[in-house]
Amino acid sequence: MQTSVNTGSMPAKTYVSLGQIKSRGAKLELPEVGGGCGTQGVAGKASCGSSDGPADMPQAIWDKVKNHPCYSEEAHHHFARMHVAVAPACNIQCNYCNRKYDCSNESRPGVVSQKLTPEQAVRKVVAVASEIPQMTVLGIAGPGDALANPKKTFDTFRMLQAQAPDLKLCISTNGLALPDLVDEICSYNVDHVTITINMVNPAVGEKIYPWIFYNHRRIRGLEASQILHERQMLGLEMLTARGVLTKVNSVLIPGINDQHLIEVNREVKKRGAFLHNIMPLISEPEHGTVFGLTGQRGPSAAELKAVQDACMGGANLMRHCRQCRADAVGLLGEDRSEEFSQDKLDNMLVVYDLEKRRAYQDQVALERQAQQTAKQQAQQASAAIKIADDLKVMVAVATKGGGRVNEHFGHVTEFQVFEVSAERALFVGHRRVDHYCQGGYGDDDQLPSVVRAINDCHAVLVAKIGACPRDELSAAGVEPVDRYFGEFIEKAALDWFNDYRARIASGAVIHQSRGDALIRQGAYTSALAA
Ligand code: CLF
Ligand code: SF4
Repeated sequence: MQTSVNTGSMPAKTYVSLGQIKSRGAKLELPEVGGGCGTQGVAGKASCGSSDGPADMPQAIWDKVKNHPCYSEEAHHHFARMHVAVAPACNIQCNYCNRKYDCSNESRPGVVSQKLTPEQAVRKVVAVASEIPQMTVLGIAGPGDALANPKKTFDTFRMLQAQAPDLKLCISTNGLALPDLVDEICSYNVDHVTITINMVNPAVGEKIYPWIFYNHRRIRGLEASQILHERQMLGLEMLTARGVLTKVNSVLIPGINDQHLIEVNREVKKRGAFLHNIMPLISEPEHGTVFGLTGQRGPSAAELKAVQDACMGGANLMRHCRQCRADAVGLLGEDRSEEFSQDKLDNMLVVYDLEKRRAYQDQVALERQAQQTAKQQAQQASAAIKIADDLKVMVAVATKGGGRVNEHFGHVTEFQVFEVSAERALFVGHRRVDHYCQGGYGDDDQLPSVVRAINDCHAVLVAKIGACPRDELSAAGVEPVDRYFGEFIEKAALDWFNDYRARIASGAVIHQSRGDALIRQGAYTSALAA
């Protein structure tokens, strides 16, 4: 059996054979149609795997993902991850990366990481896990490539296994070195690996990767992308065969791989990818990247959503990625790394209390059960209402975690956005904004950009909101709603939606659809610039 790819205008190529994988000793049990983890086996189910729950997958898989904030959308409301920047070197060059900054595929560029030795990293992880019991995952995601620095990465894992045995270990890589290191990855019980795959056609790759460093030499052009592609596919297949849950990250680069990512989605599904995370290119001239300097733009929110929607039915999609820094600490979307700077760590008394961590997590499990019950009841009630059944609207939510509507409008740095229909409230993205409330007062100059960030939504659910933003939002057609303070998000969104449908039916409201034009006016780009 051979793995071949569509090379567009190039002659068909034959790539690495699975026989070669076998000759390295890996046991191959590839599923017939992707989904080695089994999550794609639910017939007729929409592809929104990252928000799946225990009923959608085998118990063994659920046990691996339930506390991982990236692999479970629901978990990201409750659990935190941290990254340690122990991997400075990289073995390829991406046109969206400038190594003076954090890795672009798992980081927000423009913020320099403090590089750590494995010993420093382990001390930091143990300190963070002692202070933040919801921190369940330790990832190595740069600032270069985790597997281009194997000794530092695996030394960190080895020490952590002894000192913080309950933490899940996670790796992000470009995949070039992956096939040679799968055995070692598995020896540390790593259940979660991310490969950044931006193409399955080397002709597309040539526009993204100027060179790779492989077998002691620098390789450029088409050959570089071809080798990278082969290694990525081989690595993905090997991980799938070992039962490692492998997520694929793709950077959406308009005009280069936007439509091509649909094919990437298909190909990685065939090879058993657990999730596909399509992320927008971040490309500003001041980052000094090739794309930034040549004017390559990133996608709008509408373009990103269009590609994600076109991939529905393929590999399950992750939509809650925050493109974290390589030294991020906290819930996705928050960064508590400053609380754990080296000088603070030096003065911290660290006691790793496993029982305390478990007790906290048991508490969260009860809360999640209550959330699931509330969500199911709200879905059943909503499905029974036969008014405007085909309506779908976007709703923004102000939350500071726990899966509840619990943040004041003025304190929001990130809105979560849900697509709400009679069937469900589906998380579809987030919008970053600057605080509207500064020092206790609303900053009126800031307000227009906050409103613009969510002007494709029909409502915004908040804990509390002042008179001025209430008026501005209403004028923009976004209904400010504070009556669901403290409630679970999905239930609150569906309850509001049903009330909205009732108002449409009674003639109290005339529904106006929000066109993509509103999003294009800057919701996403302004959010990224913030
Ligand atoms: Fe880190 Fe990546 Fe592991 Fe998560 S991040 S190594 S899988 S623990 Fe998560 Fe951050 Fe997105 Fe990455 S939100 S950038 S997908
Ligand atoms: Fe930069 Fe990461 Fe690409 Fe390496 S793999 S060049 S660190 S974005």
